[in-house]
Amino acid sequence: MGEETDTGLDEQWGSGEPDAVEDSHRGALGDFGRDAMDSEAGFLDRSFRERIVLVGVTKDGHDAADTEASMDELALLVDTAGADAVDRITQRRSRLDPATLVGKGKVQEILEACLAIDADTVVFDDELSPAQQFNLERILKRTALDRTAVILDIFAQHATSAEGKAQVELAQLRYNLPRLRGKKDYSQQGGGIGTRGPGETQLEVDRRRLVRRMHKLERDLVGISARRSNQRKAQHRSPFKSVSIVGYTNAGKSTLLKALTGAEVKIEDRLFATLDPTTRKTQLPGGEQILLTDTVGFVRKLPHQLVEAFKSTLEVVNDADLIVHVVDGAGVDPYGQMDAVSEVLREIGADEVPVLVVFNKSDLAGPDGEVGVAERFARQNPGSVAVSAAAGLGLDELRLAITDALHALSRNYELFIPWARGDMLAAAHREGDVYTEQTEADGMRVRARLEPASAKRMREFIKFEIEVDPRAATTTE
Ligand SMILES: Nc1nc2c(ncn2[C@@H]2O[C@H](COP(=O)(O)OP(=O)(O)OP(=O)(O)O)[C@@H](O)[C@H]2O)c(=O)[nH]1
Ligand SMILES: [Mg+2]
Repeated sequence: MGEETDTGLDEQWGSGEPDAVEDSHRGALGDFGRDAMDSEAGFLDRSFRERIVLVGVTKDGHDAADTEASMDELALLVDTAGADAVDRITQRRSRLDPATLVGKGKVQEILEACLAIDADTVVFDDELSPAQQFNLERILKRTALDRTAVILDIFAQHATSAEGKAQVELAQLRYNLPRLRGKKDYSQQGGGIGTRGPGETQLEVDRRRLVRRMHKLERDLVGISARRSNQRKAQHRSPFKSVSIVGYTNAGKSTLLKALTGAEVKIEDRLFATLDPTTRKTQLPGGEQILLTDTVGFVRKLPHQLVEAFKSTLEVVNDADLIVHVVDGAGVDPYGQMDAVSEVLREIGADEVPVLVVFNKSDLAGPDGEVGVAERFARQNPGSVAVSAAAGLGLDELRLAITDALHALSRNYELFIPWARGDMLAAAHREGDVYTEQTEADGMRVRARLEPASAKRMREFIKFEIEVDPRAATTTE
């Protein structure tokens, strides 16, 4: 098995086939080498609730409390994936061991814990390199996974749309590719005679099969994305502005969409309940209609394979006029979650879109029992608002805040449009708010409030930007 992988394994651990203990191990990955093509199977066995040991490392510059918080979240992720975290082991290390992530003594301690509590799988909070995963499985004689694998597993379970499924499968395959390793019994493989080229090992055949599948999924997703982008272009031509709800998983994004639009969306007290975006139209206090979209939640250390695979879903966030960033104001670490969300927004290139922060769950007390904690966060972050999406508190204020934020995006201009460009005059009326029109010999002098996108398209006709609101200036005319 091991020869194709550069394991970086220390001599101390020996080499060769794992001994008999593995056969009694019930985890889905069996003899540690699950069929990487079979993404339906996921990473965890769900025919029973696997017993899991969690492992975390406290690195320099962090304290034990950070690790515990991250481990709490990992336990929640494991629970969401359908397994039980029965023990947790942590270690303080300034440098991660390249062969086994944690130190050698710690690996023994994990093994003993696994034997004592009959654990099926060990889940590490930090990303394991393929070599580390291989080494750890060999020593621990059971499946070793990382947080990424657990998150991928949850996504795989929750994906329902064709696009969501394709995106998750692609992310899983990208994760699996460097982790492919030879199988013990090649005869059970689907391939058979004729599928293997001259001098090709089964591993190479598997890898080729996997890469081919990845390319197919990539092509499919490009097709879906192109269709979606056409739809969005149609939306852009529509007079509706687009607002995207983003935030940490379980912050209450779907609840907020429901509260604001009445949409019947899935709301659950679990992580990653929403994978597919839902868009609904709603009316703002001034009568303006907007398109509001609820989308997939983010998490700390969101696997980059997933971010990459979900890029097309998240394009709606990139193209939004405004992001409503929902934060669980009564959660354990609102600022930490906000940072994690901002990081993902940067990663998908949506960091230029203006953001309105909403501290949700204002009906709940904080983790220390502090009443009104969401309101306190809102006061401390000027421009943000506190709401309770579930109890319907603060929603009018939020609607006003969205109206103001959108209004702040558009600017007032004076334009001169020659008669030959009747199309532009029509566009100014359709897309903007035209306040005055003055007929001149060669064209029309227009004062209008325009969105950034419209202003960009009409820039050759813009004479200057008007600092005062023309509504105020024109009332006496
Ligand atoms: N008490 C209280 N609970 C809330 C509030 N908003 C949402 N919740 C609860 O928080 C949980 C998560 O809500 P969702 O709306 O599914 O959260 P989400 O952000 O869409 O989560 P994902 O789609 O899984 O990322 C549910 O149990 C909701 O009932 C609120 O204002 N107050
Ligand atoms: Mg949701």
